[in-house]
Amino acid sequence: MEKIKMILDCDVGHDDAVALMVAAKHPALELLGVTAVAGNQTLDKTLPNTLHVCQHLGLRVPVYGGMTLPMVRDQITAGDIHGKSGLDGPVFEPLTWKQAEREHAVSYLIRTLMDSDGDITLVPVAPLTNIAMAMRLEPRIIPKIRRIVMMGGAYGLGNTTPAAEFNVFVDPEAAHVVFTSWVPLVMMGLDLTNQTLADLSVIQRMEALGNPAGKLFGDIMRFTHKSQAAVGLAAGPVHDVTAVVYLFAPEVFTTRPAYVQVDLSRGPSYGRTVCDFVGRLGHAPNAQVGTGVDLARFWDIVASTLALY
Ligand SMILES: [Ca+2]
Repeated sequence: MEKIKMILDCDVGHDDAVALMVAAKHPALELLGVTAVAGNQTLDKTLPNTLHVCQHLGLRVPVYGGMTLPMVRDQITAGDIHGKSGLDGPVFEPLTWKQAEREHAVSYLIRTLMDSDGDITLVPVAPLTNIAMAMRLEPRIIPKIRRIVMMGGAYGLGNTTPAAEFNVFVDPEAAHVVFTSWVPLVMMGLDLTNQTLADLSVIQRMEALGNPAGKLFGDIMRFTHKSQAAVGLAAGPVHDVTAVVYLFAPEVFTTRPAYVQVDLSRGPSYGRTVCDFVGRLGHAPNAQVGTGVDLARFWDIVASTLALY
């Protein structure tokens, strides 16, 4: 079977780290590169966090640093959930052999997509600044993108404001660029991802694998197990992992087509992903929106992938 070519765009980040572990190891995927962006923390933290995970697990995939600030709005981060470093919990050895590539993430995205046969899927699990900047800088990449499977948004409640989910709220203008690009898009929003709670039974299952990936999963998710209590969740969800698993196991999820519009007005709904499931606005759907997940199969996939380390 031909592997699914993908680029992971992330702001590592606890759930990002698990998404990276699955993306780098699942046999159905070919992880071409990893692009980092500011989000959960500033880029001077999310980029080293990405490199640490790669070095710790021996991942040779190239890593590129990207945008340090949102396109328009002022910067916000999520230190309350992810800690000062953006990946509090695990203790990593100092970075030695794993370094970021010199090329900027946006240049890398443009170069790689333009050189491709239109067979690369983008998997942004972070604010969409890198992807939107690449689309604005070189619009010819847009028809080259096979599709985008992203984590972000919500059709119900947000987690940063009552209306908005974090990744979209950090850079709503970038999300607008992506949703109006008409690239085939799958949106894994909070409505679905909040179901993927890594409770203690899940954590113990991964730790019982007895390998570095299982141990790292435990060190990571034991931290968010505590920090997520602040937002009223019983454990830490692995939001970003759903976008990666969807690529090769879409049958684990249910989705519905919708026309998704990002609210760019600076009121209480700034950054809300307004999802029109029934065509009230008269637009064709621009996204498949995740609504459900078979958790038993989902965790089986995560466990069997981490077991490969
Ligand atoms: Ca993320």
